[in-house]
Amino acid sequence: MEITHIEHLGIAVKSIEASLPYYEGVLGLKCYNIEVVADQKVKTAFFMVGKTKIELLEATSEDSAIAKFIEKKGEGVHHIAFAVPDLAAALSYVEDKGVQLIDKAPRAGAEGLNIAFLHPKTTCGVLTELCAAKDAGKA
Ligand code: CMX
Repeated sequence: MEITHIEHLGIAVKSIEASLPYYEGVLGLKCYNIEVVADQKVKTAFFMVGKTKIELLEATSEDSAIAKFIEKKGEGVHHIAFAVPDLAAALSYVEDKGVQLIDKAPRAGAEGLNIAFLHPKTTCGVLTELCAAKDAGKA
């Protein structure tokens, strides 16, 4: 298993707009992309911190995973995303090691990446995302 870097940290917020004064005004980060991921029922906002991104996640629907998370735990760190060179191979590898896949196969995520989530019950309590560039792993 090869992880090249932490691609992003996902942070659940009630409102992206209400969070910007902290992330931009206090931390001095610049939001460079706001994107809705319709199938995940989230609006995302991205900030670059070195090679790693911060992804703010706002629910767009009451039945969104983010709405459920905030209702239960409040705002805060929601997941960690590791970049891998070959997502399909990484999924097959972790599944063989006993990790439960939420996404059985790579699917399209924000920022033009292919992504897949691993269940937190099998990843030491941390919701984990693996991601790779869409053309990664191809010859
Ligand atoms: N981190 C760690 N544990 C989490 C968690 C999180 N983000 N979200 C839920 N859990 C835990 C809960 O605390 C709960 O534990 P207990 O049984 O001990 O109470 C358990 O997982 C089940 O949680 P739940 O509230 O019943 O929620 P669900 O089972 O409905 O869903 C999860 C949990 C992780 C499977 C679901 O949120 C999921 O499939 N997530 C992947 C997709 C996603 O998060 N999309 C939003 C972001 C999209 C993007 O970044 O583009």
